[in-house]
Amino acid sequence: MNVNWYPGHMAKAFRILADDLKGVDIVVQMRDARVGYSSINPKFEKLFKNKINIILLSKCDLADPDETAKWVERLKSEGAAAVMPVNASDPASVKQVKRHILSKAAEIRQNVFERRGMKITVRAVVAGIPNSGKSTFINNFFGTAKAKTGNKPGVTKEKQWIKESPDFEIMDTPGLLWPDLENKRTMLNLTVTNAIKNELYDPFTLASEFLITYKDILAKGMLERYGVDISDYTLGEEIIDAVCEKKSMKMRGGINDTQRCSEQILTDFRAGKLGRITLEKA
Ligand SMILES: Nc1nc2c(ncn2[C@@H]2O[C@H](COP(=O)(O)OP(=O)(O)OP(=O)(O)O)[C@@H](O)[C@H]2O)c(=O)[nH]1
Ligand SMILES: [Mg+2]
Repeated sequence: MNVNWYPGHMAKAFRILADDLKGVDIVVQMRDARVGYSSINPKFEKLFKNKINIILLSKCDLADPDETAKWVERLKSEGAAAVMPVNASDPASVKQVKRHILSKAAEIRQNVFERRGMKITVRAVVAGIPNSGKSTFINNFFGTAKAKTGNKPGVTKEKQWIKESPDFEIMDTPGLLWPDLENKRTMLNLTVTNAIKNELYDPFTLASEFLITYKDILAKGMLERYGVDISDYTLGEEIIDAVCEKKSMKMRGGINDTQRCSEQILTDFRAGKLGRITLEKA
């Protein structure tokens, strides 16, 4: 798969982020709870080394809750200051995280005040891969739609600072991938979860690869949603044909409408209609 997943604005956004970090205390790393490994941006580790790192596992409403709990434990044991699952679309879920972030910010302010007698503005950055829910999180954090959101990668093109109070500011950033993204499985994971532009792929090829790679994890949802037992198939293309037959998804002349069916399966997965599914386990 030879596609351009690293658009020009990302390289620029990385440079801007690196520059802005000087005045930043807290980094909120937004990862996708369904793909805990693939949504780690390897460039972040060095970049955020000296910051207070809070890791949020977003879209937790779409992921298997037991698996998310394991991710939280694992990431905590690896040394993040805090790890929390979040449904960024749910104000109540964001409120819990907000409380935590603001209490960290208050701690930082207090420390600086005690050491230097200065009242500072604490700054936080929300960073992560495209479409992970950064802007949605920020909007629910403030209770207003200040940041533009959308169900496709690359909606936020430029950084945006938003002030909570004179004490605290938070910055929304464009979703960032990394230029040397070559692992085939990572590409698949990021495409089915919509972090990489889908226009770059043929839905039939993508859905076939997805179904066969994650056959075991998807079997229950596929049976419930489409009435097809996929456990004995060895080719994703055959699964799509079976769903077409079962659901009478046909084109003129009675030919299976595999394109429409593929798009439907991907849309259903993304909307949680195949169940709460974690693709990568901790
Ligand atoms: N189910 C679910 N949907 C979410 C969650 N967070 C965000 N979304 C949806 O995911 C899509 C992307 O959200 P954005 O907030 O625009 O994502 P972003 O990280 O800012 O994306 P870029 O600006 O492109 O990097 C939107 O359709 C949101 O409604 C979540 O926790 N659960
Ligand atoms: Mg955004």
